[in-house]
Amino acid sequence: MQFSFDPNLRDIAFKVEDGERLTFEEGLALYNTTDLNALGKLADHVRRKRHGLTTYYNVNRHFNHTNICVADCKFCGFYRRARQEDAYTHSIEEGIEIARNAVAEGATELHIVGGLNSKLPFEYYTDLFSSLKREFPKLHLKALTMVELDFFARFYKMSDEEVIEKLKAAGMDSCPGGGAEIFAEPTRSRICDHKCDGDRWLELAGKVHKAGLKTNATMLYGHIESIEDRIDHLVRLRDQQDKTGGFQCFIPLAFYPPGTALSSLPGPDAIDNLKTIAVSRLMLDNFDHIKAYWVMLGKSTAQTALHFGANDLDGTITDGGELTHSYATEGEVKMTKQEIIQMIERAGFEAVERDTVYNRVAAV
Ligand code: V47
Repeated sequence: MQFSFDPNLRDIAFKVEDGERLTFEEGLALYNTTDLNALGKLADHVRRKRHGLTTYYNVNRHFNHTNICVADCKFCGFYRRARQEDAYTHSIEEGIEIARNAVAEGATELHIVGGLNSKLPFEYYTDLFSSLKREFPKLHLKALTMVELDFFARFYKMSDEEVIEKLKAAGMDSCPGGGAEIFAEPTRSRICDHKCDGDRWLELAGKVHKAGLKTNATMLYGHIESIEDRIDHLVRLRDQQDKTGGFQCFIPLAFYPPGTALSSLPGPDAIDNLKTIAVSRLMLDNFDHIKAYWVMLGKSTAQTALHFGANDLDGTITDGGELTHSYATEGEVKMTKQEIIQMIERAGFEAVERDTVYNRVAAV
């Protein structure tokens, strides 16, 4: 039986087998193939070589401290203007209560992101992090995207290094991968023109890596971007990873249109979602982990994605957070540990609980 009916995939398969880096054009060819099985097989080959059957998950909780945002991103159904009735900012005490519940449920990570809120002083963040650390010294604070760090540097008139060092000293342990959206112009400007550009996002990620913290990276796809935009995004992340090496995980984020200014778009389908996972695994040869974020993909597609190159499902999330609710494809924002383990095992893999930086968490 031949490997693939697509001659372009056969040539790429030899390179993948030899561990050679794929080009931009080969990335396009991967996306443009109609041989989904062969694409999945290639990505699965790389995934198994790196991780065997191991599939990671973590026990985490999201905390979205504020939905007030000065940006106006067309894909976002979460943000509000300060004067809107349902605008909110959580107090530090509320943050501590949310963390307390999360820790009681076994969470090892609090994922903290929010809007670009010009009403808050910088000390809100340092107080929040240091208070959380005082109460829960072992809870990992995966906090603030590169877009938030860029906003802080400009709005509070500090150098990037100062922003990063102060937040790190207060308790920021790593940074999530949000805000990357799609780097390519003019697409980026069309969907989020108030946000920092792609080069700036990458520059800040490099600076966080140099400060000794890990970060993640994402790509928002399935809106107005082209396939060329997606490959450009992956190649730019790969180049940055060659330089500073601090990305631990890549998470393709499937656009969920309802409640956004782009609600007339259909969003990506299952084939596109699986292809995107597979192409990410094959193009990002210097990223260890590819995450199938079940909240956006839906549980069935996330589970299938484990056969298309993904080796991580993200977390139990224990109770979403407002941003998570805004993009939850199937309306679900939490899973029990048993459910997530079962999902992984029924796909034929071994479930391993990890902490944020991919240490195994010992079973209790
Ligand atoms: O930056 C916003 C995206 C991101 C929508 O680092 C949307 O481990 C789809 O980055 N449809 C925030 N996506 C979430 C994020 C994330 C999630 C899970 C794990 C990690 C990690 C990071 O969500 C935003 C934006 O790209 N987003 N609105 C939407 N309607």
